[in-house]
Amino acid sequence: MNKESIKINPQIIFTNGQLNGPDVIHKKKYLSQLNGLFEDAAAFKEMAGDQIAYEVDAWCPVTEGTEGGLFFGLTHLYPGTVGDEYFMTHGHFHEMENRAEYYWGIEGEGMLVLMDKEGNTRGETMFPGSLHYIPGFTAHRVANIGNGILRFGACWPSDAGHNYETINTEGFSKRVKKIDNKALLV
Ligand code: PAN
Ligand code: ZN
Repeated sequence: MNKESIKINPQIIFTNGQLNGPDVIHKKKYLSQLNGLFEDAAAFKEMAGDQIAYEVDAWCPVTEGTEGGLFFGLTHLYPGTVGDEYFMTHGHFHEMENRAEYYWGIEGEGMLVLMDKEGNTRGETMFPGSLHYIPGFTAHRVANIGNGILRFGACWPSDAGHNYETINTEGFSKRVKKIDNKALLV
């Protein structure tokens, strides 16, 4: 085997749940970028918008939009609340609506919020090792319901795309809130 045919693959660091490698992209989502998504706008305004809500490490081995390929990501969602609502990812439907996805819990405690096209919302608890199948036509968002960081993995089709707009305008029909120190989907 010649040198050119040996590739350096990304590496999952099991001790801190990060993904490293020359082809891995790292994205930061600041709290300010989640403006309008939390119910308590007054509490949101009081918070430092330059704090990081979550980070995503992603490996996209094929061009975005390629049919038949797969993307891989690790999300690191920080703990906290805006009012009584837990920190959460933006959430989205896939642009190519029928595209499904896997999520799995790595560290911490979470709630995966799933909403179908009729606006029916349900939750699945995430914990280290929990595995979640997100069917097509289903919006998905994750809330960190623990006291520490929440890390989870994701694998989705490279032609899925992300539709954030519908969530910006219509949101999810239920929110994950801290009520009497318990996480409830209300
Ligand atoms: C995930 C998400 C990631 C961040 O990789 O993109 O957890 O969440 P938002 O995209 O909603 O900000 C995924 O679902 N990809 O399709
Ligand atoms: Zn997705």
